[in-house]
Amino acid sequence: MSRFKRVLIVLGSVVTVLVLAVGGLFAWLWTGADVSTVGKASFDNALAIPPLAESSVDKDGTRVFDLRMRAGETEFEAGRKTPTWGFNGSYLGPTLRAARGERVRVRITNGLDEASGVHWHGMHLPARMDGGPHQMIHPGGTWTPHWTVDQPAATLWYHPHPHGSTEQHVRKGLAGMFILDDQRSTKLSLPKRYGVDDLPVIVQDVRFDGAKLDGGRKIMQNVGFLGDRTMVNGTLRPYREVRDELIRLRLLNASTARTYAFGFPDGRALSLIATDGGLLERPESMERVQLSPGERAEIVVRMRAGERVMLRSFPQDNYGDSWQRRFGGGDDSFDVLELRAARKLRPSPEIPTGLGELETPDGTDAVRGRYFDLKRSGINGRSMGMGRVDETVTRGTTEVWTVRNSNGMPHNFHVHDVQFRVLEVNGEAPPPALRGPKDTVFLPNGTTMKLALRFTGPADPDTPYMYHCHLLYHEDEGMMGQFVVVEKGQRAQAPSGGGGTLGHSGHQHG
Ligand SMILES: [Cu+2]
Repeated sequence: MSRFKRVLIVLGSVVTVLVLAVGGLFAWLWTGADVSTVGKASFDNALAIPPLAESSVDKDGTRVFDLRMRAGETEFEAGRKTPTWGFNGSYLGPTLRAARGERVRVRITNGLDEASGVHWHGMHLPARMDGGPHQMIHPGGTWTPHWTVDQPAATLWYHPHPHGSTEQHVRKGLAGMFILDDQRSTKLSLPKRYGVDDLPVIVQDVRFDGAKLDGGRKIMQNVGFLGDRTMVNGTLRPYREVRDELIRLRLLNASTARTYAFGFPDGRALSLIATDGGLLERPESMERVQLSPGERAEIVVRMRAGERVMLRSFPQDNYGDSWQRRFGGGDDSFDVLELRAARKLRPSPEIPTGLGELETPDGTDAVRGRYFDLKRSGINGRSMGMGRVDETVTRGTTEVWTVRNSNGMPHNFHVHDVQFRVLEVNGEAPPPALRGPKDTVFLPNGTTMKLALRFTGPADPDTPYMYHCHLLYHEDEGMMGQFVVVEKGQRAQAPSGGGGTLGHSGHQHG
């Protein structure tokens, strides 16, 4: 054999070994990247139900709540104490509840050793009561926002919104539900006994590092932190005994980055009755409901006597290409909550075929459009600036916002203060799950949505509301912008304390 041939053979072998090694490494990463807890553990912990927050009624009729943010320890597993944060307790917070037309006031004390805040996700309220990054509460400080509830019955929630550290504050446990009622929802024959046939279901994914909650991102996880198991209301492997034929689940995705597709293993249909901002026009029957971080859905499930059925999160088609599905969590599946039906179930009345009319605008009276390009580096090419107002909208007007994600990874889009209507998804009418009032929508790569939003005020040219990606890692990185609501002809002012300059559209007249 010639020397040349021998060199070729050696080179060929080296290349082959390299290719095999790289291929093997990739195969190892690929096959190890999806997570499943399906069928892996028995669900033997009774589901915790967050208590309804106590409140008092002031002389002027205002309903007053007290929330204290504090650090503590939580035993997610018996005998293992995990450092956590919570409202009025060591993890999560009580469920606040108020009715349309009521004046509410919440006294919030920050018992942590760092500044935080409380944002009322989904609530229509004045900008200075919104609890965004401009309304911080310093350690030991108290903030007392107040407003009048003026929107339909809905499942909303509250959580901190400090710029740059929202992910960490929510992941440590600062979140809770805020349920709104109205005359229509009170009269409808829907399951409505809190903790009995109407269950709060706050879903979060977690990973433990010994006793501690781990927040690290793994290789190629560009959506943010993804846990390897889920909890409901802070309970690992939860089950709930139910005694009624129909069970209403108020699903809240309070995870920082993970999107779920909820359904049942036997393929039974669920009835979707409400989205983020309240009831649909009519119940919609479906097998799965997809929720990205911050979104809510109310579903009604029919139980059979004596059965056990698992609420599960399934792999998602609507998540992006196979790479994003595999490394971004879209291929993952979780057993979430086991419902155990009693041997004898109380009969439930049929749910109504009509639930009422939507109050969200249909866009026909829109006075202008705006365009939002979602990129991890910022929205419309700009990273969040506390002192810059990006958009100025006129009180009392309707607008159509076009939101586009071509960033190669999943994002979502949340707008403070308003409930909007989805007009179009990639040029088509929205699917049933997107026809109700929404404040947060999921946009996998390659999605364009048209939204109709009405801004009813009050005007406040000095204080901005936020719009942002609710994948909290992205939000913290700067995937957020600010808008103010002004009276016609008024100009936006630089937010006090922000120290920056007004953005381009901040100079436009309303
Ligand atoms: Cu994002």
